[in-house]
Amino acid sequence: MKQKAVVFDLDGVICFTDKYHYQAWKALADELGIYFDEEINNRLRGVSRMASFEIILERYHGEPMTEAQKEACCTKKNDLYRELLKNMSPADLSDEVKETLDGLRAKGLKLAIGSSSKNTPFILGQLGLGDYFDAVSDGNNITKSKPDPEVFLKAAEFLGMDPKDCLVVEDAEAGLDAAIAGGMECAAIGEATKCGKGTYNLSTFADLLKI
Ligand code: B16
Ligand code: MG
Repeated sequence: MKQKAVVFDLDGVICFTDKYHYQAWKALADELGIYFDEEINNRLRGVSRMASFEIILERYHGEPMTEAQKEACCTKKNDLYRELLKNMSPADLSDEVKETLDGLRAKGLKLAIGSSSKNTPFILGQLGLGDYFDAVSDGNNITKSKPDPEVFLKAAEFLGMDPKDCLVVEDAEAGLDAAIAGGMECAAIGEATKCGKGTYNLSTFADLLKI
């Protein structure tokens, strides 16, 4: 690999929180009488919490909500989501992911997280990765969400690296767009491989060791 560091998206790359996001948004949508399904949930990948709620509200036909009401809805969703995240444990970190991360580190690469999620520290803690990464850039230190490059540029800054020396790993098109906008090469995994924007397409996480 020509880069000196790898910046990983969290949800959909290191771990899978989709089902918990889905359950929490579904409970809120049901309460508000809004149609919500897995397909709409897929559109929320890599998108910030409020932007996700705006997508859900496309199907809302009630009285227009104030910003304060929207915030309250997002807080309610997040409270339930965090309850569900308590089910996560180090057993949710696959051997493949852990061994690949260790393998990359053994090659001398710095490893960072670049996630839109404000729950990143909690999720990393649940997975037993609380102190693992050299830098963590997440929803708590950004003002603009993916596809804006801010979260990845901050990760590079926290690592003390030039963005062009960092490879981004992403499962969402918005994340690939963010990496490209930041001048970084990117490896697509999962759903993101379909859009053709990745510098590399990974069939498996362990393929990172072959770049
Ligand atoms: P939170 P990532 C993203 O994480 C998720 O993919 C997306 O579905 C979620 O809405 C977003 O984080 C915000 O998460 O509500 O926990 O702050 O893929 O960028 O790691
Ligand atoms: Mg993701």
